[in-house]
Amino acid sequence: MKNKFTRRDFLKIGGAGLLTAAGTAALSSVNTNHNPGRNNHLIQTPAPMDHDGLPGTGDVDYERNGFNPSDILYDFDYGKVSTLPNGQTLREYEIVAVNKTFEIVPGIDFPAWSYNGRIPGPTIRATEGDRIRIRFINGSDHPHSMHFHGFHPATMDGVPGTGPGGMVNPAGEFYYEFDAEPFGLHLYHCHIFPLARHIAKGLYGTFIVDPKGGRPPVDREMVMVMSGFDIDFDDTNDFYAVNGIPFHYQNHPIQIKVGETVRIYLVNILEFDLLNSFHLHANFFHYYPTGTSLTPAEFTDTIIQGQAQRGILEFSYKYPGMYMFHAHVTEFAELGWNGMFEVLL
Ligand SMILES: [Cu+2]
Repeated sequence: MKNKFTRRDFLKIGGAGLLTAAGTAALSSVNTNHNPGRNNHLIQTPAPMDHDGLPGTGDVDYERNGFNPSDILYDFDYGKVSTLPNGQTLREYEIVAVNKTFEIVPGIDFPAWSYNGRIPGPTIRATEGDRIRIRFINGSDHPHSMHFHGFHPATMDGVPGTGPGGMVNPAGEFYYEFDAEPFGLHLYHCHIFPLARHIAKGLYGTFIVDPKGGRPPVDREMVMVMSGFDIDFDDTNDFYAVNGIPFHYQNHPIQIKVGETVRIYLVNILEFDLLNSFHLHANFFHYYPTGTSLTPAEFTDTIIQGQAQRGILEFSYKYPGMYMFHAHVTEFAELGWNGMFEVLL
């Protein structure tokens, strides 16, 4: 039987120290004396704990990865801005699909496909009615595309069978051009088949369309993209992450201040599991599904999202301290989708 690395193996192996020391070599010698398949994700042994009793691992090599989730939180890309003869704002981007290996947890490398060498890809941000022009270059060795959610002509849909933008071959390029609408929180991803594999390998990102005049001001805005990693390619996730690296915001809490108003653009692009979720501790948030209304639909502390669902959360903290946020699919939390807000006075 083929050796497969499963979530249970990770839990058996234990903490980050062993993974760091032994590296990926250890994984090939892991005893996989069990039935492969969906049941592998049942956790029968306690998750590895860090010194505070939290599940998790140590740090990855951010320099080698070339991106850091703490930066991605606040990295909104407004493009190269100019004005068209008709007065419309033009935002130009260059996005390159590249094969790149990322260390996702200490000692475990994932051979990803990425937009611009990061997972998620750039957070493209515009105002409703702006013209978006994206020069997409395929620097990878597989055909890829960019499929945006939102309104646009079929030829700009990035789906095979819709013209040259539907499938861009290696070394090829294509200009995707369309008006940013409707306002809301959207996403983009590769749409080449097998689709689940192209997405799960890392080809996705956030597309924010602000309403004309903007949303009501807040003190701090951030982007969170929820996804997973199937490191042995058995169509089951082994790790879960926000902005690319499992456990990142547990190892590096997000600092905010008491009373500060926070807005999170939350996107779910998780493959192989039907649902993802977000739960905020000791607090509630206003929730705007898809961000297409300025009136919140809900005031809650937990939401669920299917794949490609997304929404905007708004909240502030009354008291200082450390507050957890995580998937309330709690199995995901123990496999990486767990973070902390450090609320300062
Ligand atoms: Cu692709």
